[in-house]
Amino acid sequence: MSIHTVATQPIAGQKPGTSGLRKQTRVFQQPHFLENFIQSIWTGIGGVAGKTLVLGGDGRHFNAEAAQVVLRMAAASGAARVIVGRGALLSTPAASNLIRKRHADGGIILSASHNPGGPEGDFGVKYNTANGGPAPESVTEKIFAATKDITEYRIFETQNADLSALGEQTMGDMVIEVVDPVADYADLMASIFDFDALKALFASGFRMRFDAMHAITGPYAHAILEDTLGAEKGTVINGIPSTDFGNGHPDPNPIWAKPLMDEMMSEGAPDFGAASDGDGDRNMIVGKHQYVTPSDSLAVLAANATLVPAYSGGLKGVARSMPTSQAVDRVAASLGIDCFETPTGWKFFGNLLDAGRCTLCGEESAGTGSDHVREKDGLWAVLFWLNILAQKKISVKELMAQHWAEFGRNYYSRHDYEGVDAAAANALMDDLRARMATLPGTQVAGLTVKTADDFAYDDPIDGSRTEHQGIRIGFETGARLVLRLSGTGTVGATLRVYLETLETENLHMDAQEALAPVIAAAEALAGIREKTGRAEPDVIT
Ligand code: VG1
Ligand code: CO
Repeated sequence: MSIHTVATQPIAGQKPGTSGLRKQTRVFQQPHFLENFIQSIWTGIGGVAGKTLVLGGDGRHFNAEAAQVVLRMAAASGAARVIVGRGALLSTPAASNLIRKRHADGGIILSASHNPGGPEGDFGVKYNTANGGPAPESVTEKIFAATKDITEYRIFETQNADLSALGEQTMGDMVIEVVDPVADYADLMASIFDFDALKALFASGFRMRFDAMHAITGPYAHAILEDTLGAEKGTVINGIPSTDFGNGHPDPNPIWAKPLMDEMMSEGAPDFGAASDGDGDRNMIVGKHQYVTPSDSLAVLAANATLVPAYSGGLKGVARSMPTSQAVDRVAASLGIDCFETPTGWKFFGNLLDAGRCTLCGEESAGTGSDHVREKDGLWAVLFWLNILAQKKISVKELMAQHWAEFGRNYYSRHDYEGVDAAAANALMDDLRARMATLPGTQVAGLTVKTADDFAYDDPIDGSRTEHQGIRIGFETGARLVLRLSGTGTVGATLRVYLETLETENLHMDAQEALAPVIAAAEALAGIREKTGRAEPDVIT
């Protein structure tokens, strides 16, 4: 075994986005691409010598090979210990938990999350800090800077580590500790929720379907829902992870989890349905004949949090990403707690959670979480819902009707235009930004613009400022429109148009119908069809 120092040169385009560095798998497999980025992480965090890291991924194509590279590069740069999930697997929330529980200095998560996997799909690398959360921009900027002037990287020349059996081994002076990917996470869930109530719920005949979408949560869901809580066998579907996610798109929404949606809308539907994404941090919640938007889900969790043992003392506050609907704001107002509005991406919740300013956080993109870890957590959200249903003994449909009757309903939808020409998408945003100041007071498609701005966030804890996080347009009616460009796509640009309108009387409309005036206003304001050349969105959620 020897340390090799390999000469290299900067590779363009290694700037981390909303959630780590995400590229097409074949780009990651190019010579030096992964190695350059890993060495730049070591540089960006001030070196890895003597440190303890957590390592795992969502099991997609190239996960196993990339994990070996990370181990050999950690050993070559003097890391003391790497705690790895067996098979180099860990869901994102489980990795966050392990970093915190084991007081590691940080962790590397190999995942492109909800993006498809496989040789023709995407791959990704994310660095999380000692609090268990995604590295803040101050750190990712240092990593990016390092990618721009890298000249060499260090790597151990050795056999692959055996990651199939639990226990310790060494690579040079570094200890590799292989752990069960599920056990610590399952313990954490048992410490948060009322597992006895959940066992009683399933024992009473409550039926559920959990679609793991051939991704990482399969083993977690089998262990917790079926083996521990007693849900009938077959509750978890698509529960064996595969490297290309069954050739599917592991994004838990009504489009990509359509078979689950169809079952939940059918006559003999189970009581409750859920799905999660590639790396297990997203969730979709759907009751029998009732889909729940992620924004509404966050509001419902906040309104009913005291039914869960870990939150029985109440919430310190809540936080949502800016494009997430304002449903949770209404709950926070009635509870008399703070509601923070942050840029898109979980890294912006970390400071608030660390400072004890909020307990629950959420994003419209199917991410919900709490201060139990520093990532969004798919299975946690599912257990939270089950805990509420077990206590309230009502259906999801009844619960939503009650919630909307009490708080009003924020109809919500997101329209995505994917793989748009990047120059055209930027031009659309620039053009709207240039006209923003003139918009308040004008009429568009029957709505009067009240406010228009380019969202900037001043972090109340560390004082950092993050600009250009999306154009927000508020209307006199309380309706809202947000446009921003995705930071996780790997081909061209993805334009996201977020639409919201508040209704206190008509509570059971079709969302697209309720939002028709806002959709028309979006088109009139931004000229989406003309500028993107697209007649309609690629994905509507
Ligand atoms: C998307 C979502 C964002 C989420 C991010 C990572 O980002 O909109 O809410 O935090 O994905 O989720 P963007 O920049 O494409 O809009 V995951 O589960 O893919 O790590
Ligand atoms: Co994810």
